[in-house]
Amino acid sequence: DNLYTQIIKAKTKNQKLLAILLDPDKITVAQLSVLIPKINQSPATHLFIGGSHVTTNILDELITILKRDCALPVVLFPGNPSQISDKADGILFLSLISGRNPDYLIAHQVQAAPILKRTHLEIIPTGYVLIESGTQTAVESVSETKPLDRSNIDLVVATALAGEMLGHQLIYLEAGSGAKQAVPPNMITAVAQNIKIPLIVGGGIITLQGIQLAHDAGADLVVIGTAFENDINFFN
Ligand code: 1GP
Repeated sequence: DNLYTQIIKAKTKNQKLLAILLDPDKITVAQLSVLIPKINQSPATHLFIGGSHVTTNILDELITILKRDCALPVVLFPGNPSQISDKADGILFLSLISGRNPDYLIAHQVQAAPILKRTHLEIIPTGYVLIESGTQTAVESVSETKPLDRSNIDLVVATALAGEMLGHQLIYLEAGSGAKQAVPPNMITAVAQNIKIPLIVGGGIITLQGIQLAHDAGADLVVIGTAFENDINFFN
């Protein structure tokens, strides 16, 4: 099965998924020997690789080692078209549909498409929806877009629906890495009840209860970045 089929099958069986997000700017190849055993002991089902800034050139090397020493699928979660590596299994081909910046809606995708065409990566079109989270996050400043209001559930649902109708295969509700406030559970539920495609939720989730809460609210896959970055024993 390809990545997307596995996600759909998990959703059908109501098996919840969990991704650890590794930001290549924040980890070194040397740290992997410590991180990998922790990842292997964790309940994670996927590894996401990417970040808003990523300036390092170690993507290929990092992923090669992760693929060698971890059984988990490696999915690119790129902040821009430079973050593509053929060593990964797939890529969330993101369009920032909460924003009104054409660069992040379509221009980066046009730039990336011919590069992706030459890779074997499984491409998963993903409607990326940024939700206001208390403070300005990197996604907001880098993309120069405004997040959707936390209280405007109708607008978030309409945005997710439009993403689905445009053909996206996943919707990602993002509070932003290191967000003060995670995506509210009632918003997750409202979106999950309105779309048929799988729902990813991430940003500002820093406890195991937070993961459970997001899953229970209707997230099919929860993403943990900062919490694991700050404490490799997070999942113990
Ligand atoms: C960010 O959703 C991810 O894109 C994860 O966020 O770093 O806050 O866990 P955190």
